[in-house]
Amino acid sequence: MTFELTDCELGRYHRDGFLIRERVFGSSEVAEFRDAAERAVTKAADLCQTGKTYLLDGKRFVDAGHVTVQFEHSPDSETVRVIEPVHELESRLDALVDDARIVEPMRGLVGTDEVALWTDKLNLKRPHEGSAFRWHQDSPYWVHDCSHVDRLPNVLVTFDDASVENGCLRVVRGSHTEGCFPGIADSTQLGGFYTDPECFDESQQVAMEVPAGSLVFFHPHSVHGSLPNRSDRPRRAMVLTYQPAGNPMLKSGRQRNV
Ligand SMILES: O=C(O)CCC(=O)C(=O)O
Repeated sequence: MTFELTDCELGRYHRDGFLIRERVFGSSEVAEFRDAAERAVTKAADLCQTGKTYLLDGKRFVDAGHVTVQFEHSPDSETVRVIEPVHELESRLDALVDDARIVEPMRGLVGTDEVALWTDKLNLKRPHEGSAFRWHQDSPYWVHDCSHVDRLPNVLVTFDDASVENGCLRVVRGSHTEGCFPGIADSTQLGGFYTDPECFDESQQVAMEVPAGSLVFFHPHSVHGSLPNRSDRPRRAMVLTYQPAGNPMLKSGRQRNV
């Protein structure tokens, strides 16, 4: 059995900047991912006890070694929103890095036979609490640390059914073809990382409404974001980003070849 992308899928990825494969993982595997995600949240919260806390535009971040934990934005919230990297906190999530269902398509997107992990995140949107991700590209975050930023494709693995109501990922179709766009020039600390709305056509956004266990591959230059979770269902997902083998990871500087 091969999980390689077909020519048709590759063509769609290059045209749209994203590609969906639904129900790649079965329900028992998805249950394992959810359990692993919750254990990772507990471990990350423990790590934060000794980490370095800082605020960016009033949002709380904690660096514990090379692991960064973001909290929800309401004042004093103890709700974990993002953990980066997360694979090293839980063996079940680490195993996803090597899973052929992810790696074989990634070889085609990176364009090399051997690939490595660049970074990975656990993005958690709790019911009625999970906040939005404003429109952004990932490449401007990475361009100063990486000389091959065009070759850092992402894959989002959904741990819950994702819908408009619970704040599914949205990708702007065709926004990946012109490299890094300028950020928003306001007086905030994070504004420069959010894409200037004049640079892309918001009407081209596509909501990635997919069942749990699905994969959404998207380009490092694709403009993407998501709305808050207004539902009573969680929206948990892991985003893994790959690169050619032999290169160090973004945050730890270590190599994690597949
Ligand atoms: O999880 C989401 O809805 C957005 C994720 C995202 O934008 C990112 O991880 O860069």
